[in-house]
Amino acid sequence: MIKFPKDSALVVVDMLYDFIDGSMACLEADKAVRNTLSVIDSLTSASPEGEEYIGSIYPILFVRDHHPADHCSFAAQGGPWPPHCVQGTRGADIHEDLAPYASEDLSFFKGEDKSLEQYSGFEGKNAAGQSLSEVLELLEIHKVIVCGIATEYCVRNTAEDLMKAGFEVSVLKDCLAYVDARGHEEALEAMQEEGITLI
Ligand code: VGL
Ligand code: ZN
Repeated sequence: MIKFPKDSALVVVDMLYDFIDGSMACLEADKAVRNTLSVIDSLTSASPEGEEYIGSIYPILFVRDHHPADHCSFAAQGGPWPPHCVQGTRGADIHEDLAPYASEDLSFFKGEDKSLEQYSGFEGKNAAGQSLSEVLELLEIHKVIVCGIATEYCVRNTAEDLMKAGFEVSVLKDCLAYVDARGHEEALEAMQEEGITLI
């Protein structure tokens, strides 16, 4: 079981159907979802003696790619990707096993501006317009544990931005899925060299 210090939060990046079984299905996505659930279960049961908690005692923040249908990252607009995570479609939904842990306050949307590629969840915004980084500060979080999809893109960019902002960042290496195995390995190495811990 992974033990988190008390000023920690878990950030789950883009565990959305299009990256799991949809238009951009990533390698090891099912495993990443299963392992993320086990980590969440271990957090949920890590409550102090005698006390009952509903849900995790650590905040769990969800990052969500959330594109308009004509987003610049799609091939039809000259971008590198097939259409994915289009607002209002199943592909943009959080995996059903994880969705019960996602609250509105702690769900951060990115990629909504059609002319902007936004791999990082750092500036993602919740329904109240607060950014992920703002909410982490409000919650007095200093240590962020990151998992999700895809290692080379949104996970890496989110982890790096958090580190640059002064958070202590760890990445759960068994809770990642990726576009390309080699790209995944290279991203892990690069993150480690930058001071991100792999656990
Ligand atoms: C992502 C490519 C395009 C990701 C999002 O979540 O890593 N990758 N949009
Ligand atoms: Zn995207």
